[in-house]
Amino acid sequence: RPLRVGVVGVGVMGADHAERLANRTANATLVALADPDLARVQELAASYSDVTAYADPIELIWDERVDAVLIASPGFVHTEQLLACISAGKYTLCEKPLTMDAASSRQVVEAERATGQPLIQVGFMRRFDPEYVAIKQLLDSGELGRLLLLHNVHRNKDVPDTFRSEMIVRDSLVHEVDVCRWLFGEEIDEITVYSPAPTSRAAEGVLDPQVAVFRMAGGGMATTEVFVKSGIGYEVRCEASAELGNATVGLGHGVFVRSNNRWGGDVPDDFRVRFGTAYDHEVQAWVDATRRGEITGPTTWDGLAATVVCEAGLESLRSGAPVKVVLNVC
Ligand code: ISE
Repeated sequence: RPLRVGVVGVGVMGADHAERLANRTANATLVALADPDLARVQELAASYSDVTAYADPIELIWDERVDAVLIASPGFVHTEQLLACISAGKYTLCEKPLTMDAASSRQVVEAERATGQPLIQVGFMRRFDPEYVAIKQLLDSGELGRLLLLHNVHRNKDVPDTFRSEMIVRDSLVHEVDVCRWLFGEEIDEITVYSPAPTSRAAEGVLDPQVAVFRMAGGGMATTEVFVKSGIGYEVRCEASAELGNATVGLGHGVFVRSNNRWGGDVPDDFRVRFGTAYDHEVQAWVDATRRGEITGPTTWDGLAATVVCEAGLESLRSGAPVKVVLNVC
């Protein structure tokens, strides 16, 4: 029978995933939604058939009708919800960040390990984007020789003024933390986060844009521009410089028009458009693996590693100095 999924959090991403599970994911069905905003969750549940609305996510997690849980709530409530999923023995797809700091991420990794079975996949969806999958395969094939440098660009069109400097690290840069670990196949050894003069559109006290520099364990480096009030649209690119050549992803989205000595195209409005296919593949892969009793996507270890790097990044953002990343194996 199809995997019966409950979604926790019905903000932008939760609502998007609910629709995906209800209408576009094979072998899965949406059975419950939870959010402290009861009016909103009831309204969304009523737009599907036979979906239970909960105000309390923990109740959804323990509902026997729910086989597996997709967590799309804000990061600061993830620890409690993930620990409940582990206690209830429910397979979980958790949106990033895994948790807010290294100590709580370790707690989750250890609780999951104590069950003797991986249960949680972390929502680093770039690993499921066809363009990122292609660059990963190209780099792994060895055709371009050893990977030396990655240059990432991560721009949002706009964010609410409540999106503070720390969130630029924890919620946005965290994706490139994972991309760099994944493409290099190594941990990040040191992080520096620079903050150039902010855009005049930045909210009072917010450092936007930011430039992060990672030193990889094998000696390679990565740079990332994160600019969340870029005003452009949603632009995410990755350029890899390797010994025998260079590869870039993230340029070819939409239709590029050339005419009258000019070229141009569309820039998508947000991540739901740019990474729509990646989210579809991510959720489908999670459902398929869960039905086999496996976790095949980014693990809690990947989530923990990213949290540790971001924590060091926040320290660097405050001091302006490079910060060593200490990822003790637990
Ligand atoms: C958001 O939470 C995401 O995960 C998006 O992918 C990212 O681009 C954005 O900056 C975050 O706010």
